[in-house]
Amino acid sequence: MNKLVITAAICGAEVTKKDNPYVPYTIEELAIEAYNAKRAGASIIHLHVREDDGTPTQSKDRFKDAIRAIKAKCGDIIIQPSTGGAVGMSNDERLAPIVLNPEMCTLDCGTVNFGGDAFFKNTENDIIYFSQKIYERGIFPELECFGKMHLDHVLKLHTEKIIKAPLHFSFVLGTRAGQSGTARDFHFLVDSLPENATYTITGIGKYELSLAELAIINGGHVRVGLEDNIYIKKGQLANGNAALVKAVVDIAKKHNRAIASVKEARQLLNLKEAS
Ligand code: KMH
Ligand code: ZN
Repeated sequence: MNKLVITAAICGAEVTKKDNPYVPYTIEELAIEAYNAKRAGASIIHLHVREDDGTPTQSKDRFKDAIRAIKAKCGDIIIQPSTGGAVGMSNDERLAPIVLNPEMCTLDCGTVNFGGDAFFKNTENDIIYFSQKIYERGIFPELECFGKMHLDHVLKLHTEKIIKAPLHFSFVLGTRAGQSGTARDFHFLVDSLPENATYTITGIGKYELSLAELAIINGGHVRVGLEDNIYIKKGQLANGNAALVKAVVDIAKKHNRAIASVKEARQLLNLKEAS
């Protein structure tokens, strides 16, 4: 089977140090968490940035500082800035880090409720706008879908040549109001993928490691990290992102699935290195 690409989502925009003290805020903390995740087996860092007090920001200067610090500590690693940002940010604010020309970034492919009055807005026109801005810079988008209807929409946009091949998805399952992270829902989604598409599975909360195992068995890739889940097991906080990456590596070992290096991850996802 193909090697396993592990993405570490080290910080996110919503989780705080009150939830888990290992959530990184400062540039130095981000670089340390990225380094530990890479040593544990991650080849991609899904990156959000914060002000030192934890406030989420999409400031390009903050991203620039974080990317520089992560590269200085980790050497070659794939850095995937978020264009999702935090709930309530404007589209142009969310897109700010793409001016840094990363090799990869996220492209969120549908609106989803986050619970209460919170919702993450990605209308069709938003998706078209984001995709134009991302493709015109030659950046490779990871297509974030929170359920099957988002996948179906992406496939229509692909037929209409708005979303371009190669198609690489991140299926984010187990959010409060999105598709669940059960095995049945995993298969429903993955069985609907076109040939040649690649995917990584992001399981939220209690689904993180069970979905990771399903992806490992079925040839998919895996994203883990404190953005998505703060526990290493029920009731026990993870002591950093590396612990979650290590848990995935252990599951991969159990199933004889080898871990991709950074170079191999680039080959598997058809990425060109950032300039
Ligand atoms: N923080 C969420 C509102 C992404 O990174 O592209 C959006 C998010 C998705 O995390
Ligand atoms: Zn994110």
